[in-house]
Amino acid sequence: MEFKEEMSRKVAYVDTVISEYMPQEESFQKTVIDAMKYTISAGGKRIRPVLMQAVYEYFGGTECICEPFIAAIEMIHTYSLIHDDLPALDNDDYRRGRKTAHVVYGEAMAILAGDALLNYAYETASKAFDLIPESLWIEEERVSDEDKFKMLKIELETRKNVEHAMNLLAKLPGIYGMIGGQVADVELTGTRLSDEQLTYIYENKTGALIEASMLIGAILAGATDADVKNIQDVAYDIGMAFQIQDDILDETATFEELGKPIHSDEKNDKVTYVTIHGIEESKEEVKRLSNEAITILDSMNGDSTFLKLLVQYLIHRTN
Ligand code: GRG
Repeated sequence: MEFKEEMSRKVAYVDTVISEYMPQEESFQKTVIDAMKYTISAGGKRIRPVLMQAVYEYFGGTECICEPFIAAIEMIHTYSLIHDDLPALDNDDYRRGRKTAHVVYGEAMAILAGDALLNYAYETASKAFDLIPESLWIEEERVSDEDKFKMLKIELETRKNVEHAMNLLAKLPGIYGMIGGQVADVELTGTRLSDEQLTYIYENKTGALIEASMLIGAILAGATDADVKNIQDVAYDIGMAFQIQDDILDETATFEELGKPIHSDEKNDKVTYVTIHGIEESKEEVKRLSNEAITILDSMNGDSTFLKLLVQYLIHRTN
């Protein structure tokens, strides 16, 4: 498999899904919708929706029921970036190679655009309920009881999976996930972090959304509990490796590569894995976590070629 081509194909697919689910600019709220679209359409690697789609596909998912969640996860991620860049938090002027939303639209509108993306993510994800195949033919005499039973089972299982996915989409970006990690990050900035504090921040601030993406893909495809647990372990490793790599790039990459300011951790007085362990040990840890993720994928039954190549890409990424 050619990773680059497959990744471009998947990014193009999730981009189409995201833009199809974005709202139209209209009426008096047009500016906030403009600001939402300005940031979400600025690019970005689309790691979370691609992971969701790739895991859904890995477990044999073929229906469009995943699409509202694909759009929703990128909306939530984009809201977190808009808010993270605000003057009250990191106060960054560039993101995804463009001026940040608060620079272009002003602080009030950027706060509202973040809030709006978060709300709209749930409005969007809930559209998955409309995509559940309904057993309308249940009254039809020409359909056998066996077929009716099969279809009813599919409908009920799909509904249960969508409910479970909604629950994860509500929980993991919140106080028991991304927000929780961000709160600890904000409160502990400038202090000497213990390993426990650093791990909590990384698991939640960055890891929770990656976990949500992969778990939702698995659950919507009807993966078994044992497989869901394996995917959760893979997601943990990817989330931790992703954040440590982000810290490394903050030290080693250029503004052009990242599309956002470098040395922003130092500017914000942040203690990171890199400031505690140094670049070389951090690179080793990224490799160790990635190898662990690949070992778990190898122990599973499906064809994980793309997922493993994606893990490799994440270690070697330069943006
Ligand atoms: C509610 C005021 C308020 C703030 C919320 C929750 C939050 C702010 C911020 C989330 C924390 C955050 C931005 C974590 C960093 C995770 C991370 C490495 C983001 C960059 O992700 P990439 O590299 O970005 O996937 P692209 O641009 O490629 O999508």
